[in-house]
Amino acid sequence: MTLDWNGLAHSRFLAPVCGVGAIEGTGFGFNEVYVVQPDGSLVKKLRKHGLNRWPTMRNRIMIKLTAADDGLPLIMLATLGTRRDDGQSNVHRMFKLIPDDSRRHGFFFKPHKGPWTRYTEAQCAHKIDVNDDGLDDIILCQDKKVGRIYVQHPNSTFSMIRWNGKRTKDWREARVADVTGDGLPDLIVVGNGGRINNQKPSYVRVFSGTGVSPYFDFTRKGIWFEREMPFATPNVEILDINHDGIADIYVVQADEMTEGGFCTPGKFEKRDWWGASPDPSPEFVPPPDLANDLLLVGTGDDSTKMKEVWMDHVVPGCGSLIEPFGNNYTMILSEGSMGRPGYSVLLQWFPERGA
Ligand SMILES: [Ca+2]
Ligand SMILES: [Ca+2]
Ligand SMILES: [Ca+2]
Repeated sequence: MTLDWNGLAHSRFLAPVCGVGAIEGTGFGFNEVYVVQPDGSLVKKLRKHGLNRWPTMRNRIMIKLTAADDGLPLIMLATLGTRRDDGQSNVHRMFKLIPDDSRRHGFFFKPHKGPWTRYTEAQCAHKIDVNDDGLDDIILCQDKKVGRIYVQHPNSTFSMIRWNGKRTKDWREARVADVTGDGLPDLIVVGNGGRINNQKPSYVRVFSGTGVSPYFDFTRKGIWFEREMPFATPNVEILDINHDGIADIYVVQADEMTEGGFCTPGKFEKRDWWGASPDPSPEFVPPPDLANDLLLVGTGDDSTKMKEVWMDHVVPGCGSLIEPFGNNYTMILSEGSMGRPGYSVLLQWFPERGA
């Protein structure tokens, strides 16, 4: 994972890179920081950078925020694993990047006040501004648990917003955007069903924004749109594919982890993919993902008229990563995940001719 801190007026480093190094056999490791050299040629591994203070496990998500009090970068490291071989719990931790000219590379990471959250597995973490006050807040998806929102105060402490309801559990991914057309940001989530160990159906669901805490209506009445999905729904993105200014929703489906799917649920077996050799041969092409993605083209305020477009592209691999690319009608879809090979494609929607 790479963070670009060029905005932090420090010329001696270009881009700190964080990784997690596993300590073999112990189930956890330390976060590491690498600094790109000023000539761009090499990365240098740092010692005593601050992130090495606590061992951790499966650090899959790192988000960068801005501290409300002094404008310095905050980084939240959210973990997916909870059970560690040393018996300790994993914690989602936050650090502040402190400029320090007495250090060779001019900075270190200092533990921040919070949020530090234990005993949860983060499926997603995003920077949002849920209360529209210009200060960065956080949304967290949790495996088997209710999602969370942390609101940042002017002194850069965070408060957790609480709510209940079974519809708010098991989110795999989330986005915050106004899709109802009333100017208030709404919450778009995809659910974690469709797995072989979880017979609940997958879904995409939109909770209406309310503008007041907890900022979304989590009651049944607050569900503006909901659709069950035949396959696992690992990701969702908000785009405007037809350039009409109305938000559209792209739902990724993957037959990975779905019973009968080609990605073989359970343990990954290399021989199922490219024979007995340790690496795929150059000619190896993975089988295609047969779970079509769904595009929901928005119509403004009427969710019942949302147009469903099933995406008929078939790409080798099965995966889930999507990333908007440059504008709101282009995205990258990666079809490789969990050590499995796959293609990455760029999807772009052009305006209609004459439009
Ligand atoms: Ca805010
Ligand atoms: Ca709205
Ligand atoms: Ca649109």
